[in-house]
Amino acid sequence: MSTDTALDAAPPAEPKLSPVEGFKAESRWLRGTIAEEFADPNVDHLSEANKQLLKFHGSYQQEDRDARKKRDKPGVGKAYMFMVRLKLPGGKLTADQYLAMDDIAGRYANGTIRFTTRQSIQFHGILKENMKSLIGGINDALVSSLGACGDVNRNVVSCPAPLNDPVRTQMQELADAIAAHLTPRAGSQAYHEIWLNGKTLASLNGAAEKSPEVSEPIYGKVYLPRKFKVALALPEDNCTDILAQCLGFLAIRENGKPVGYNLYAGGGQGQTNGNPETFPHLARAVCFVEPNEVVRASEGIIKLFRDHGNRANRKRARLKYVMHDWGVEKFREVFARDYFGPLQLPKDAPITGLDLHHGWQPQGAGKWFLGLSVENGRVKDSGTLRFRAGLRAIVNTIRCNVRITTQQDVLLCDIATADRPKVDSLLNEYGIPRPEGLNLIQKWSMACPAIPTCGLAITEAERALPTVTTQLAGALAELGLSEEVVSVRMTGCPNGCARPYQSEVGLVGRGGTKYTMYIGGDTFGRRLNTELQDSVPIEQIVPKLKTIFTAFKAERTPGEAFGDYCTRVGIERLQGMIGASNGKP
Ligand code: SRM
Ligand code: SF4
Repeated sequence: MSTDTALDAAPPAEPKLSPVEGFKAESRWLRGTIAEEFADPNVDHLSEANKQLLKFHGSYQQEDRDARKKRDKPGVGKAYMFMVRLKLPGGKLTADQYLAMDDIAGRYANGTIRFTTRQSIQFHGILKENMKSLIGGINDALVSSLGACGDVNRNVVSCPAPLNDPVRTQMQELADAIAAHLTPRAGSQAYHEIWLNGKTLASLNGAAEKSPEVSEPIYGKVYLPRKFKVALALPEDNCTDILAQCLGFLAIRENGKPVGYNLYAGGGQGQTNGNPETFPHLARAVCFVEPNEVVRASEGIIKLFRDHGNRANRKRARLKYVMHDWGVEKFREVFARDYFGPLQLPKDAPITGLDLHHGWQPQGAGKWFLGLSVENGRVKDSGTLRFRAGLRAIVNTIRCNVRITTQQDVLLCDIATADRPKVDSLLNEYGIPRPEGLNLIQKWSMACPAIPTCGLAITEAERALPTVTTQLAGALAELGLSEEVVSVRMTGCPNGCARPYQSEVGLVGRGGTKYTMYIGGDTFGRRLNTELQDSVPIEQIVPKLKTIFTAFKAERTPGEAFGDYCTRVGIERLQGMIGASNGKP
């Protein structure tokens, strides 16, 4: 190209903004016409703009996909319904709040409670006419759903173990502080107007409520380019999977006291089939911050994302792509120059463990907590396993506080020694298994909801994984490997809601009853796994894994974990064992 032509050429056109940017800009701080559409009995589903804006209020419009199968006749409409997700920093609920949520699940939702991978609660199957009562009910219990979804900071997760430990205590306080600081301000007024008839309650994580604002000082008019996720963890207990988060704070302890945090940025899981520009990415260590700098650093990183995230292509609109495309050096430079000030380098603090927090454990000051494994986070009553009724009975009788974990499990907290036998007998009465009685595969597994509620699911997950884990546990028992900890995570599409790209075995829905198999992550969440084989029929998953476990048993070095073995021998060798080449069947 000649110089003249280059000078004459028009400047490159600004990429066209995604339509969601327009919805946000015109929404009058997230109001849209949500109130009008919910009030209109002739509207059975929302306009596209309101559907997007509703997410900021903590809700998704969904469809009953089981009902879809029975609805082939012409003239029969979709069975629309709603999901509501709570914003629950650190996964904490008082006994009264838990009982209120249980009541709401029975009264206004489908009778189940779903513990999520971000230590929150989702209600499913809510009819349009019940939405105001449900959201009013959770706010009456001083809980909120504002900002649980949408292009804002989502639920801030932190280690839920209620130990009498200054580090974990500070992490929980910081989770609350970050959540409060990053709560939408003008958006909270819209939330009140729409769902609470303008009533102001003290529930919305503090700050926004104390000084209601007419604008968004942190987010601005168009909020963030996409969702944003924050976690706090400890090097010896990475139970919140910090490297999968947009922003992570890893506690640094000296003489038992918290002295600060290594700040990680740019993690995320979601990818899209056939789009190589999208991929899971582990967060990178950026700097070290003092405890009193954590909230300011969170604001700085979120503003960096606000200003530099991709607002044209929502598939590439996450902070992980800013980190990937810039590299950590440029990321540090821009963060320091424009958003934070001079940086201290991260301390040497490798991740060395991950605790599920199961079983009876002393929490200090003469109290106990009990961690229970909840299969795929679904709390329901089914046959002799009456999990929902049992949890309600225990919380009601003992008045114990509740914490939800990011592994979709629950901790019953602050239990006096004298109350332990009562809890044990209620577990028996309601058929709730103690973690010691469960196999390790189930305890270390997770699945996302997928069908029938998730509109993006292309396969089953929550309803399919139990069969796979039962078969796999059987296969491992035959090989004498029942005592091996192996994390298995399944999702109904590549979006990664159960963080399947960090587990030792990842099963990602491909369509019908087929899954892409991934292998070689680690139980502490430090490594991404690798695609083993695409489009594997579900019934072939366990036989293929059994072949690899057989080789693992014969060839492992002393104490070597399954994921480490898979990484050491390499993906081609593993593919050779199961007759797959280049990941194809
Ligand atoms: Fe997720 C979208 C469920 C944690 C990545 N996620 C969805 C939606 C809302 C589907 C939709 O957009 O229509 C799912 C609702 C299903 C249903 O019927 O309830 C859904 N995600 C979940 C939950 C309930 C899974 C679970 O088993 O617990 C988790 C709720 C967390 C919470 O309480 O806030 C959940 N989602 C995650 C995680 C894990 C995490 O945050 O630690 C991820 C991967 C981390 C990440 O963000 O990269 C995750 N969800 C996604 C994505 C992919 C985003 C991307 O960058 O491409 C989508 C799709 C989207 O946003 O367009 C998605
Ligand atoms: Fe839905 Fe996919 Fe997330 Fe599963 S991973 S809940 S199928 S979006």
